[in-house]
Amino acid sequence: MIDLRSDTVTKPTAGMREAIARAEVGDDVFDEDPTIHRLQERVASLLGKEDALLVPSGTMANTTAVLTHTERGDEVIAEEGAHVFNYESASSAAFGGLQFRTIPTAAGSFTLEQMIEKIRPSNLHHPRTRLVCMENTHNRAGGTIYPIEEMRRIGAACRERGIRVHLDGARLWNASAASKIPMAKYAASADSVSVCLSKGLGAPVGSLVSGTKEFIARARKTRKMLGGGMRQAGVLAAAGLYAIEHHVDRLAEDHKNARLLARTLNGLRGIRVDLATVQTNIVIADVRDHPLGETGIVEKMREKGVLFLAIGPGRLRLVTHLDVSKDQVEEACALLSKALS
Ligand code: TLP
Repeated sequence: MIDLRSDTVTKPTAGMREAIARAEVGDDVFDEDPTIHRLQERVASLLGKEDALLVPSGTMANTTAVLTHTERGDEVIAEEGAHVFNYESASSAAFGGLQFRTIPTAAGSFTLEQMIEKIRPSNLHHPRTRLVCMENTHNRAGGTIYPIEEMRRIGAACRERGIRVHLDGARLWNASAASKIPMAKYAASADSVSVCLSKGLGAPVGSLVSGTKEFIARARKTRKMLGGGMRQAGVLAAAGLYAIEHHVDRLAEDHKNARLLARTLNGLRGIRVDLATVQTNIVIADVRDHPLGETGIVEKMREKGVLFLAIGPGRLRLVTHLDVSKDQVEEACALLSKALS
């Protein structure tokens, strides 16, 4: 099977498993795991932040950050397709009593002007606009990179107004690899940043939240409340450190493979891919004009040994990653061309 459903499907490599086996561990609720300390320091330094905190998942990283920034009844501004708004089982509403105000965009990044329109005036009737969330890369928009200048303008405007900024950087590694802009430069526009080890980087588990020391101390308590306080999780941190060491430089290969898939799909009758949005490892295809429809295509390709997802009416998503080689992507392209044209 050539599995293009998500970059979350990767399995730990032999080298990573060795690193896991060798990991020195301690009880992390007592803050005594040396490997977790090393990972947290490494990620904080890559992001230019004072501190970082390991949590089990990207969802918990975002939820921890959002809850730590806000109080019940606050409002959070996010792009309409954002992961925090669509794919986290309404955790912010359920646990934090928060509501979202969303901004629809074509490519996943709203402008400063669009954001300003959504900030509530201070008035008895309104919720308080407390937090703005950006997502880089933007998953639902097709792995698009947030333009850094826009992030800077948004970050500065929020700072002036006392509004907090969270960056969902689950795939910030990909944004940085593709744009050659260091992660810390993107992170500088946000008070908190979450990054995932279990997507393009290929670790089995783990995400981190980063921010100031004071913020992370409070986030530690939020994490505990959510049940994310882990014990000898240094085995997971070792996988993360290994992934940062060995799997960041190769992300460019995934991006090349995604472009190959995108060009192939775009050449097929009834399928369109906006090639301008294929900036990293995600391809979104519009199949509204294809006779098989999105579920028909997914089923047919599954029979041929290629897996990917239907993510809405007329929309398919294909994601490249560590566990699909260039040869497999070429094979997938040949199978797609034969089965769908
Ligand atoms: N995204 C998953 C699914 O949940 C959709 C995927 O297959 O892409 N932020 C972003 C931008 C994400 O794409 C994801 C995962 C998360 C956060 C949450 O991470 P996990 O799955 O570790 O909770």
